[in-house]
Amino acid sequence: MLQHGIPKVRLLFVILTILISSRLFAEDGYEAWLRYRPIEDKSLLNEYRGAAVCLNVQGDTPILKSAQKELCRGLAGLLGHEIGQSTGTTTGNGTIILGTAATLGSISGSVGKSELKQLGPDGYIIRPVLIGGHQELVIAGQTDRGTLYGVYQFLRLMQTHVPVNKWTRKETPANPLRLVNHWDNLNGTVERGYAGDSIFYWDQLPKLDPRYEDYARLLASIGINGCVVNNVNTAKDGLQGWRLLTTPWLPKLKALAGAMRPYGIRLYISVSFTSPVIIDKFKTADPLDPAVNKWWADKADEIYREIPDFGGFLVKADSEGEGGPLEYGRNHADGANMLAKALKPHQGTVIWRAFVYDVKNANDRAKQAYLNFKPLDGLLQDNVILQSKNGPMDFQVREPVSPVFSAMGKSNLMLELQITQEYTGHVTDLCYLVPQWKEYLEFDTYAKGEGSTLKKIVSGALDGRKSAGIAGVSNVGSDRNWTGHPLAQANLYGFGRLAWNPDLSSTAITEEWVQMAFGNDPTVVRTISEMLLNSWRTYENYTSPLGAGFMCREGDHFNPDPAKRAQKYHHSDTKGVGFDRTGQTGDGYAREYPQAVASRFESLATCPEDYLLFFHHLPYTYRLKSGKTLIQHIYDTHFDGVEQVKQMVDSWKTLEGRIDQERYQNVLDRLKMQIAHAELWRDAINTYYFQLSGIPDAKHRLDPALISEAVPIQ
Ligand code: GCV
Repeated sequence: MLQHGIPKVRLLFVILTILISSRLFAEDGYEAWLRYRPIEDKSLLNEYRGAAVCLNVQGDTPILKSAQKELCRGLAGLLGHEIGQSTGTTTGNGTIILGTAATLGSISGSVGKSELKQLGPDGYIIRPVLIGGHQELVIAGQTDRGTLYGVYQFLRLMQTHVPVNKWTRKETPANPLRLVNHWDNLNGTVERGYAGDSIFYWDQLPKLDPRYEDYARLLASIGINGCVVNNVNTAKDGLQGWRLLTTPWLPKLKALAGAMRPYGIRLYISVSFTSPVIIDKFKTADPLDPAVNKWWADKADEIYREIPDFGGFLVKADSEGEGGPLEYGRNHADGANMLAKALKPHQGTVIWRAFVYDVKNANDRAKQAYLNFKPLDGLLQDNVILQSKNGPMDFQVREPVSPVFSAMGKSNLMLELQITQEYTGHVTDLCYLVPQWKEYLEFDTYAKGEGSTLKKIVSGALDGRKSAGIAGVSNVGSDRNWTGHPLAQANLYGFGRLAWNPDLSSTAITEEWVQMAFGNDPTVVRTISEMLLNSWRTYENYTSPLGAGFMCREGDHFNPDPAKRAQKYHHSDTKGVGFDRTGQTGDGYAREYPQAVASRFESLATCPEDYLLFFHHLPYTYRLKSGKTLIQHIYDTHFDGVEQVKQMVDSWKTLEGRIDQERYQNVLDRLKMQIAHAELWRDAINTYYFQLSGIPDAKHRLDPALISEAVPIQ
């Protein structure tokens, strides 16, 4: 048969069809939560089809075109047919009308211009309206960005099977700035990135890769409106970040900005404070030197000529080898304000990081940011934002909220979260961070008395600060599924959703993500949600419970090495463990907080046990509220943590056949590695404490064989 032409062609056709459809529906994680699989529930499908017959777009800006494209793509996938298009004012039942305050004319139904204008630049309305007797739907923002966000929300409603009569929405994001910070280097590597190389193919730019648009879609779908494309470590040899400010690199930046702009995302870059010295061989980068000021002003002009909506600079100064104003005898306000002056004529922003080291206080990293920045409150220009990590240390599995947030009432503040799992298991361990972030955001700082939650400070809601928001260190890389671990996509998703609305509950965000990424089977939604929601506590249990922090190895921050971290961080000795940071007997860090918070942390009676060892040095025999001794609690949590990982594996196995085999196997393989990793941690930490304290486990689980195996990790 095959020697005859027609069957050969037919065979080829069949093979091609199989290949194309398997690619189209490949569950390799590339589509992330924008999968738009057909709705299987027939009655829901009919309901949706009746409500989404035709699309009418008022206006033709690039962002509205993106909104239109996404809506068509989403509806084609979900409803299984191409949606019709109408123009002008011709509408009918089931018409979805997209527009903005400026473009919606007479066909806006009850959605009025003045109402749209009150939404702010990113807010939107989704509202069923009656126009000329027809039942229609308006999705509109004050600006086209708002409309785009409305479209993604509308698709989310369908993806999560919300009935048509519950579609009405009116939302304005809590945080004006919602940024991802890439720690991507120009040599293609990513600092603390575990999902492959940089997604920005620096050597090929300004040629654009189709992946950029898909990345912009993902970010826009969760409300991200700014992207810092390179690592804050800019001066380091080999990483070459400083080069981004040189003229030959500008076309590359311009191209990236152009790829993100149709999705409402502004481009920012990290810059080296000492750029005039590095790039143009200046003798100084002194922020009070007129020639240095001019250099920055000229540089800003050059960038804005090419990228008029450029967001601004992110700066890590006087920290870990990055130069800064302290080198020139100036302070951080002098440094930040000089850059602010250069960006001001273009409405650009300086985001100045609070992550600084100061040798004078080298014995406790936790104290340093406050000591450096508190005296500068009120001295920063209004286009400077001080960006602080959530805690005073460095993205540990648990830390208290940084006291910088309650200390800087006259400054614009931005919260930096870490989406990439530097200290929480990289892409091997499942550690879903939304519950952790939520705890930070809900923390009452008492900055202005009771009710001064962190979320109110960073959004500006507490006292009307202007440009504020949340940044997340990205976990995205060149891996096909973006984040390496398929379930780590939930961290990126949850970050965006919380940055948009910090009032959302962890459970709501989690279930929404599972529905979009894995479908609506209730067993799948329940199982994966539970796994995600319990995973942070599980990770904490087998690594570093009670707020001790920094038990990890220097360098990779992945494996355990408690002994090396004792002196500087957790202060474990033969008698006890923990860092005394109280004012009474310790180094006084706790007094950097407002009095109500300080006294809560300083008193053993009121200090939450999750933070106990962050604030107190206690004997191993100290009794916790459970009645257990500290040492027994340490042993128990480490054993429990391993069992909890094993339970996660069992839970995951119940999903075989209910979800696609590709992601099922990928996650299963990682979970098995996580068991080994958890066991490694359990044995290393328990052995360490047994050897140090000499106190045996009351349940006799410290197998001597494990002890000798665990020791070589150091
Ligand atoms: C970008 C920690 C990390 C570094 C990171 C630094 C920072 O020290 O280990 O990789 O550098 O924080 O946030 O600047």
